Amino acid sequence: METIYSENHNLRDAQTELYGGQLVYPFERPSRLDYIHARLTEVGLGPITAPDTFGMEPILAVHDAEYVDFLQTAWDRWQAAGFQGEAIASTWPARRMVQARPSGIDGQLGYYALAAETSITQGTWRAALSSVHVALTGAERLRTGTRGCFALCRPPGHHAAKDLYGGYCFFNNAAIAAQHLRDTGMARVAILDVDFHHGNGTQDIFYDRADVLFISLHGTPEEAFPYFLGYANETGSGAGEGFTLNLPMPRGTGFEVWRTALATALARIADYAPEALIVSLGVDTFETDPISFFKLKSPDFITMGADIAEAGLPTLFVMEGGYDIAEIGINTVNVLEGFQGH
Ligand code: OKP
Ligand code: ZN
Repeated sequence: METIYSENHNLRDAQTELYGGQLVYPFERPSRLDYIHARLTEVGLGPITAPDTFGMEPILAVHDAEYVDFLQTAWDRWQAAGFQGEAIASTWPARRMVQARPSGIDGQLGYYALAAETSITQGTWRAALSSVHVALTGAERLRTGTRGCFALCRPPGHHAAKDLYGGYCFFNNAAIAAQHLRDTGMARVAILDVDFHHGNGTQDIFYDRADVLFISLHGTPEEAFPYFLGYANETGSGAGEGFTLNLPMPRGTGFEVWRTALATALARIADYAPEALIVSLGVDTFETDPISFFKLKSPDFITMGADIAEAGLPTLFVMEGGYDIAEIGINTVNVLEGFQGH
């Protein structure tokens, strides 16, 4: 299986994440991809190719133009305002407040952020843009008959909505890839999100549409980030009614139960009969992930990949989360090997 990868992800190296009342070095850090890259090479999964470049059009097909402009200029504007640390949102349009965009950078951070842990820094824009190109290059491969491809994206994307960043995400790589496949001729695309966290951004982008099916397996929002979306009763709206499926699971969920949810998801995908499948691949379901609470073990990821292969669809794996860095390479590549060997 071919992997699409760019060293430009290193341009995203924030030094601070607001966590437990402290500013810590972020869980979502460059070395995550070093471990995945090393494991891909070790097992010889296949060629590792640099991404092609794309214009802004595929991004603007998903994201709001003013939001994109905000991301491009946020760091410079934050610095120009004289702030010393990395750019972090601190005030939100909460209940009963006005949902209007302020003019200054501090106000706009709160307007566009869905959470405070994600700092915007020098290099964030370029890395996020490169991550999109990695996903789009992978999507292009599916158009030309490839069975499986791995878009080794970083930063991740599934929390980003059309005008929201946070949860380490800026552009929704998987959603942009799906939209690109739609815009280049595919009638139906399914997105299966197996990251531990609910893919709130992806859900939001396609919530009222029937042409992109969104399914997410995740830690129940009652207890897990992003907290405010991902309940089972969210099933889509308007023309999209029935084309969102959420399968939240409780603390301590192991692979036996998780795999049953995967079977439910795959049955729905088979019924939908898409032309391609995009997997938002997070391995933070692993038993020792530092910020999650499922109990999957390393061999379970091989089974996961094999189960996904059973769908028999052209499949693009798009990297999302996974924070037990020492094991992230093995767990991620296990999914791909499970898929490939099946
Ligand atoms: C990004 B992805 C937990 C705080 C969680 C943000 C998590 C973002 C996860 N106490 N903060 O879906 O892996
Ligand atoms: Zn996650």
